[in-house]
Amino acid sequence: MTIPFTPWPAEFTARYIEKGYWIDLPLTDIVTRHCVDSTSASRTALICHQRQFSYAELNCLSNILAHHLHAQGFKAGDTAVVQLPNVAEFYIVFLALLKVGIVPVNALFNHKQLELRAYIEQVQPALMVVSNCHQLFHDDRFVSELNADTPTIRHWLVEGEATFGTSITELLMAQQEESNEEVVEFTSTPASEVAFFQLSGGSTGTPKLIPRTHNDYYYSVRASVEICQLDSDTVYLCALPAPHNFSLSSPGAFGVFYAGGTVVLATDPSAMSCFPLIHKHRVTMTALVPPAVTLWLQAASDYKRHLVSLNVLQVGGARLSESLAKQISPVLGCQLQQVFGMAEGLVNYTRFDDDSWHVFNTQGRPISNDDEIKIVDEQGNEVPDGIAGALLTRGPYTFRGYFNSPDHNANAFDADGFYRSGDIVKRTTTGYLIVVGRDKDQINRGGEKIAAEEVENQLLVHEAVTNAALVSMPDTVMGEKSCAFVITTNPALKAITLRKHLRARGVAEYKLPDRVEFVAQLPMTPVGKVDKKQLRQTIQQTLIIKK
Ligand code: OOB
Repeated sequence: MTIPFTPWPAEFTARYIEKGYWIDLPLTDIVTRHCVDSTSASRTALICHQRQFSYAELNCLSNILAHHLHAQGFKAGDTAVVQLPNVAEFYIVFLALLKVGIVPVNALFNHKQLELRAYIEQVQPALMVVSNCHQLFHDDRFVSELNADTPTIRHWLVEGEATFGTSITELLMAQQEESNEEVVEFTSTPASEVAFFQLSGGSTGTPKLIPRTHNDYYYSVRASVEICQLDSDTVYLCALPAPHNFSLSSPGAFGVFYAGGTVVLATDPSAMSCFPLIHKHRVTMTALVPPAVTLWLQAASDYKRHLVSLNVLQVGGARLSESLAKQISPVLGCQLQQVFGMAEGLVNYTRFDDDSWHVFNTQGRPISNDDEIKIVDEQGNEVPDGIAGALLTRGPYTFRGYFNSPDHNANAFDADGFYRSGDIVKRTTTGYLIVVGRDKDQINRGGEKIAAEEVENQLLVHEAVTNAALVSMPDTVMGEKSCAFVITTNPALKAITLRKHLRARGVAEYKLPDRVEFVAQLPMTPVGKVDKKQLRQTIQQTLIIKK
């Protein structure tokens, strides 16, 4: 069994293979390639708090877990929903699943019932992998609910102490002692097929899943390693959520593993968590979203000596202002690389030999010569360089369709298979992209993406809410925060009541409206849609007056 997905047309497949982008190897090769000689196998792959793992150990532990899953009857084409924090087990589990051919959705650790249920509904997993550090999995209440609602689930793996399911920690310890290495040949999914699902930032009511094949993902990793010049001396701090495309593959942990370097895990991107780790492990490179950069710049004056090993700071996920960009090198003592990417595929980098204008003012250029970019006006006609338009792209690592979403896909792609990213960009004459805005119904809250419709739907569930519209409002640190315009039948309804309501519905904390404006009516466009442009102007005016 393989997972259905929209394939690249045959002529593209042939070209990507011929050009050496798709090399027909599974993603697990990223780690197993180092296990053929003992020198590289013994190098440190991963540091997680007090624990260190060599490439050999990472491979061995994932084998143990793969054996366990194989013995439980799991096979290629099964699916899993995984939710782990930034811990070593995230990669051990991921590799194990890839080895057996189990196709995971890696949920973010700050996701709650609403998001997890949406993923579970879409992939009908046989396996759940969760952490008892997550509030939903302190006990087995939510587990029982999910088991009752989802007959496909037949096994739970738990990171930490398990009050239900099988403890990953105990399993790995017990098996390592016994070391009964009976040799089972695992079969991953074919390299041309789906390896795992990436999460879409989304703009619709239910979050969409992005099928990523071994071939396309592995190419983006190798090409990123080359551009970012990683090698076995690279020590990369993973401070953003581990499943995110940025920290996983741009070049992220997978890139570092491919190069034979070391990944150091941080629990969060705060200066307090990260600076001591940078100092202790002599970290050379890391990736941040812009709000974390602001906090690092504020904290750095007292701790600059902690950062001497840091060579490269990648910033992406949301627009970095020129003024912030300019402070990075003088204050943090490292080089800036801007990264404009998306879980759907396309990733752009500024290059290390770019002049400072490009590094401060652009979001980079695509990874691949075969990344095709179209920038179009509202009629769909391509615009000249320097003129803003909607970004469309296709290429050797950009997907061709969301999972099981024919209706949505009909609009998300043009007739030639170009994906509409929903970003408004300009191209420089040098071929670099500048992100100037967005035409998707999404709020980018400091790199965390909020699909307006998803939150609006949950607001509408409240009995006293008759209409709701979520829009972005400017924020100095986060770039954007969210504001809900709400029409209610209850004049006494309070913002806090709505936030409580959303929490009770299992909406992730970062999606709760930062502000609620109760209104008598919502402005409409001529075609009868809520006029969000006008709402954004209204809240901007309100904020200016209040200042
Ligand atoms: C990354 O991936 P996603 O899937 O969380 O979000 C993609 C969207 C883009 O379409 C764009 O709207 C926004 O995030 N974005 C940026 C940006 N990088 C991403 N907007 C302005 N400036 C940037 N530098 O966010 C992502 C994936 C891989 C690498 C880096 C970021």
